[in-house]
Amino acid sequence: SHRDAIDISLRTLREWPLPMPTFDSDKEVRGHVLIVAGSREMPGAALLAATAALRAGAGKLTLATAAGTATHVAAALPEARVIALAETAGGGFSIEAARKLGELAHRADAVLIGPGMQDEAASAELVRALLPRCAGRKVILDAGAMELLRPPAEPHLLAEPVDSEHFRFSEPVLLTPHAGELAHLCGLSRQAVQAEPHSVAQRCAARWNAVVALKGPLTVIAAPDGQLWEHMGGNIGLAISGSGDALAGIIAGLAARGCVLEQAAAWGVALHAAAGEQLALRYGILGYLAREISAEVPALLRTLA
Ligand code: NPW
Ligand code: AMP
Ligand code: MG
Repeated sequence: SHRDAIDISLRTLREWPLPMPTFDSDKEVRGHVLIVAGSREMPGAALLAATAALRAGAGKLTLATAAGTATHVAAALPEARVIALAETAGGGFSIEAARKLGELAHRADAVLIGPGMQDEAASAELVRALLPRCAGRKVILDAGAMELLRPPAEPHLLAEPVDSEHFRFSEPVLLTPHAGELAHLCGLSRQAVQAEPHSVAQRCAARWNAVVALKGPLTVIAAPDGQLWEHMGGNIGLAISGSGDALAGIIAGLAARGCVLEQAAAWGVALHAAAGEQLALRYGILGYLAREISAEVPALLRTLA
C-alpha cells in the first residue's frame, strides 16, 4: 500500500457511481464502442474484448479485425458489427485501414485498440495515424497498440525512465500494461517496475500524458495529474491467457457508458477482480476461463452499481 494512493474498494466505488441510463433511454445513450483488435494468430483476443464491452453495458459495438478471420469472429459474436481490415505480411493491420477506422472512431464514444494485434511496427504506425482522428473520444490502448511508446533505441539502460524525445499524447488516453509490457515501454527491467509500481506508473503517466493502469496482483492506476489509485484483489486464476483482453473490453464498455477514463479503469479493475473471485467460488481458483470473466459482470453490476 502507498500513502498517496486511494484504495479501490466497494466503499470508494459507491462514492463514485457509474452513469446509469434512464428506463426510457435507447442504446445510443449507453454508448458506442469501437474495438480494433485481433489477428490471424489471436482472433480470440478480439472476441474476448468485444464480449466484455457488451457485458459491461455498452449499447453498440463495432469490431474491426483481421480480414482473414472476420467472418469467423462475426459468427462467434452475432451482436457485433464486424469490419474486415486488410492485413500486412506480418499479420498486422495495414496503414490503409487508418482512414476507414478514423470514420468509425468519429461515430464512437470509446475506442479500444490493441488486444491480440500482431506486427509491432504496423501497430505503432496505425495507432499513430489513428490517434488524431480519435479527438474527443475515450481511447484505451492495450497490448500491441502501446508499441508506439517503445523507445526507438532499445534496450537502453537508463536508471530513470526518461529520455528527451519521448512521445506525449495530445489528449490523455488510458494505457493498460502489465509489468512486463511497461518495462519494455519505459526501458526499465520488470523487477524495477515491480519494485516501485506506484512511482513508475506516476512518472509514466506524467511523461506520456496518459492514465496508466499498471496491472498485476496489485493494480496501480496513475493519472497524468499525479492522482493515484490502487487495487488488490482477484486471484491467481486471473493470470491466464486472455484475462487482460477481457479487462480492456470491460473498461471500454464503461467508458462508452460515460465514465471518464480514471473511473472506467477503477471500476473495470474492480469488476474484473470480483469476477475472478466469483469464478473461483464456482470452479476453483485455477481452471476457469478468460471467456467466463465477462459473463460475471452484469450480476456484479446489479449488486454494486
Ligand atoms: P518477452 O517476449 O517475454 O521478452 P506476453 P501477453 C513482455 C494477446 N493475447 N518480464 C513480453 O516480452 C494479447 O492481447 C491473445 C518481462 C512481451 O514483449 C497481446 O496482444 C489471446 N517482459 C498478446 O497476446 C490470449 C515480459 O510483454 C510483452 C514479461 C500478448 O499478450 C492471450 C507481451 O507479454 C493474450 O492475451 C515478464 N514477466 N511478461 C487470444 N486468445 O487471442 C511479458 N513481458 O506475456 O508475451 O503476452 O501480454 O499476455
Ligand atoms: P494480461 O497480462 O494483459 O492478460 O492481464 C492479466 C490480468 O489479470 C490483469 O488484469 C491482472 O491484474 C490480472 N492478474 C494477473 N495475475 C493476478 C493475480 N495473481 N491476482 C489477481 N489478478 C491478477
Ligand atoms: Mg494483455
